[in-house]
Amino acid sequence: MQGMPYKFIARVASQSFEAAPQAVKHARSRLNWAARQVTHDFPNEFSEVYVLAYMDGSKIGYHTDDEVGLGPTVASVSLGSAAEMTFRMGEKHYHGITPTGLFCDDLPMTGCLHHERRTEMFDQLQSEKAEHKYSPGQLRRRLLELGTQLYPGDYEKGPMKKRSNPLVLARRGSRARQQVDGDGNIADVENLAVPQKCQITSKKQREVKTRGPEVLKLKLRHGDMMVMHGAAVQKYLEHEVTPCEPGKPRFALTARYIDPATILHEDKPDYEILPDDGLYDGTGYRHAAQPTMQG
Ligand SMILES: O=C(O)CCC(=O)C(=O)O
Repeated sequence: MQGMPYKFIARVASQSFEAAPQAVKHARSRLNWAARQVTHDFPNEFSEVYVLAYMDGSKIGYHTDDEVGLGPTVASVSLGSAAEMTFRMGEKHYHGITPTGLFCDDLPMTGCLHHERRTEMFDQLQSEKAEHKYSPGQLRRRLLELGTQLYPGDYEKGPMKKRSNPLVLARRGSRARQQVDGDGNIADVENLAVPQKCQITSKKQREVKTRGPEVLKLKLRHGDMMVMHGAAVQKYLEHEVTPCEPGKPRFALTARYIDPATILHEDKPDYEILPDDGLYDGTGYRHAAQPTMQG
């Protein structure tokens, strides 16, 4: 793991790019180049590269890279055996409701369930929000109401009880549950009143637990670079990667930008994140000029 410290699910040892193997620095440089070609809007070069090794039978299940502080572009280069990468609509975005019964307050994506009705409800909610300033508690109650309108009678709600989510304490590992204000302070947005008990009845459980449809499948072969761009990719879609040549190892080097303002003081690296000096230009590397003793 090179660059910014990685702490998602588990914290792993990180080291500076200076100390990284040349191959990792080259991969970062190529991925910066690929991201520039694809996005035409890539203000922050990648500040983190991690290497995943897929040994016999391993795969990475559905997940999103939607941590707070992550730049909108994530890129990877594949080495070794081929793999299939599949994207599907996240459950909440597909059904329009969260597991605790809240209406999903994001513009519904084409192809989701109840698209037309949800779009109307979403538009209605936006005008309500423009008219009154809902407090977080009021907004949560309104989202519950809309969730119940969308799936009437599906939820058995327990009493409202204030509780805090222990995951919030996991700092960067759960940055998606935190909100960073303009001064870089991290606010706990989960520490709101939520139904203590919220059960979906078994018939509806099957309905609202149905996974979202697959929307994209990519074959990743040795040397392929893949770029995901736009925060909406991580917000609406989940992805998984399954190697498809059993017995042959596969490695993926993934590069991301992490906004340093979102990293807690104690998690900050004790080394500098130096700029990419490989300057890959699509044909080869043009290493940045080294300072000389002359002049
Ligand atoms: O193995 C890959 O190509 C990508 C892995 C991945 O999805 C991730 O690191 O988030």
